[in-house]
Amino acid sequence: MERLQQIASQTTASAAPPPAPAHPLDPLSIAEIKAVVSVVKAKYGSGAEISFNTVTLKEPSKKSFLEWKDKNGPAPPRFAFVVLLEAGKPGVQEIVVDITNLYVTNLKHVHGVQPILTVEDLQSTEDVIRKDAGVIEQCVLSGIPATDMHKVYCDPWTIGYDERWGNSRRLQQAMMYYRSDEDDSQYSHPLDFVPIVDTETKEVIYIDIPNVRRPVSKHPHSNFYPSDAVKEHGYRTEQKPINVTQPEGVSFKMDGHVMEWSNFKFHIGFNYREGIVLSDINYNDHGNVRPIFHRMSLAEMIVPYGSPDFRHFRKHALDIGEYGAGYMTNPLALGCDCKGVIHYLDAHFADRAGDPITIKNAVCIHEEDDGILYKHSDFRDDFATTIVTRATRLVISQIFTAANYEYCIYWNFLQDGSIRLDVKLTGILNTYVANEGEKVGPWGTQVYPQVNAHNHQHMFSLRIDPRIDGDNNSVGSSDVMSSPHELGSLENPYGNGWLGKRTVYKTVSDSLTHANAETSRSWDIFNPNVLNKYSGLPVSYKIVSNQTPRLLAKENSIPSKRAPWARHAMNVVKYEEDRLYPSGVHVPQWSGDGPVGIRGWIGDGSDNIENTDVIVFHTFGISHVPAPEDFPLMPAEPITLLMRPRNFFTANPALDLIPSYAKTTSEARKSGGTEVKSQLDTASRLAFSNTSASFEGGSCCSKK
Ligand code: ABN
Ligand code: CU
Repeated sequence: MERLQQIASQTTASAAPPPAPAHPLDPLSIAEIKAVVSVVKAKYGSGAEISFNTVTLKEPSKKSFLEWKDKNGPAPPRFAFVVLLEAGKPGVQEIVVDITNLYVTNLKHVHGVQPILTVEDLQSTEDVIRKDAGVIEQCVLSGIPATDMHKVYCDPWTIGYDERWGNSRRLQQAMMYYRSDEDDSQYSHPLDFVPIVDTETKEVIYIDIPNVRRPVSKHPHSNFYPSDAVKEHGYRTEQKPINVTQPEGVSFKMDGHVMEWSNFKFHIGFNYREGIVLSDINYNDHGNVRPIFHRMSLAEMIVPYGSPDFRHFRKHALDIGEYGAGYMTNPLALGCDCKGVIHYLDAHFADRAGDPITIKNAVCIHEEDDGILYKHSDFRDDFATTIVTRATRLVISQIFTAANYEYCIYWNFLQDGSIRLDVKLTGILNTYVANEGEKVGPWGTQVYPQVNAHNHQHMFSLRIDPRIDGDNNSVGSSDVMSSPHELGSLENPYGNGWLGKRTVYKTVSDSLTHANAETSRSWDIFNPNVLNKYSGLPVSYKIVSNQTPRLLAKENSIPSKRAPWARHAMNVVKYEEDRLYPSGVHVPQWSGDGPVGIRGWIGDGSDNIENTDVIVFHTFGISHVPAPEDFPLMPAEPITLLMRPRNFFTANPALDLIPSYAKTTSEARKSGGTEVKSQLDTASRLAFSNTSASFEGGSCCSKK
């Protein structure tokens, strides 16, 4: 990739600088976006045909951030990162703007790349294909009259990588569909050809047509909005509302973007690309504020489809780098996306013209009951001696729509010091038309007459910049295994011996590991310099992640080359500023060649990663073989992983929570062992009487 670099002249815009943010990691405010855009416009002058692709915070370096945070240093300088397209010039211009002093500090023309597709870039494509004579001809061949082009729809995907054009033009592949009525779901009526559209010139440059033709289905649409979905059977009638009451409001405190909850304190950021970014995560351990993670986000994902036919290999969406989990984020609705007492954060971006756009309620912050945190009862008095403590979790969430699929992202903070990431996959399968009676296996499943849903994987890259009790951390895998000694040996006479074994990664190569269900493999991020007082073992956070399929696309296939991080469940590299995006900065139409993103950071694998500043990229996800139950709208499929403190505390850190119920043996004896009531919940009651949990004797564990 050829790069031309020039340090720009100090062109200042006339306006006053926008107000400084409360926190250096706060996303750009509307005023900051406006200021940055006017600095850039002033730099280019009124004659330039420029369009804004990205206007975002350039986060301060970890060093300058920590100097401010931990050492009372000055606030780090505030910069914006801008990606610009200029008509007639290939590639992109990367610009850094000093927001406080209102000038361009750096301007780089990057050739041979294409920038992220914004929602605005996608929205015009349908109009383009509807007017194109070649597309109209193909629609007619598919059985759609030319007069019905308003019933033709497309999901515009970036082309992935197609060697016929490489990255010379900014291209979309239009996945074609038909709706007989605008309220229909088009996914039961896919078409068989794929127009290629130039995003900038707004023209169809080619149409990929398969050898075997498949006309549009004549079956009725498979819909899911209530008017259609209930036609056959009506609504279920037994469902009663479940409402959440939080009579005293929330237990968290928010100061701008800084959250404090149940000993955790951290910053909640948001950007066009990763969506939610959690930074500076600390745990207050009885007055000792202990750093855990410097930064955590979903840095990339890939959804590679498994059909080797036609040009389906191009369906391998790197949704975060190609479209942006931030750009595609939904405005969330109270009582629907989140229930209870909610705090929302808005997200601000710039459109192509540079005008600010706002997604209201982009991030939902709330608490949920999380079941039992711990419990013990004593059998000696028929379980009258009991302690049971319910858990509350803090959830930071967003939902983004990647054309057909929805990804619901939940960062859960737990009272035992764990952080759990839940991803729920819902929305609609990407579909392709099948001929009547066609066998679509083994690469797909017919989920509805003439609807072929291809096998695919959803793989995510969780980026963790750890700081467990300090900056120098190590990583290793942890496997359980039988004693190496034979049954009957001196060391293992009864053969029952087993152990947990940690393998510490010394180099980047060591870290490139797969999951292993047979050894219940987990991964430890630990600080070798701080030992637990009781166990004598290094303080650590363990990644417990059991949905970790191997990437099924072959090595050196295009999807595999473009997602080098997805070949292993674990990739650890040395920390360096700007090591953020493992498939590179400008992902669309990257061929997958060259030392881009994590491939460059891995290098020859010889970097030392022991007891130093490291970044962890953990790959997790699912392999999805579709079934009719996933159609026409998929019930949410959960993926979950846990980051658990291990040897970090000297006891269960949540023993100081007020239990829902606790009675010692002597208390149980004095009260006759019959009184069982929650100290905290006066709303729970028996289903078929009016007795609430706060009434004596009215509970699951009372004696008969
Ligand atoms: N899943 C591919 C995709 C995402 C967003 C917009 C279009 C296509
Ligand atoms: Cu899927």
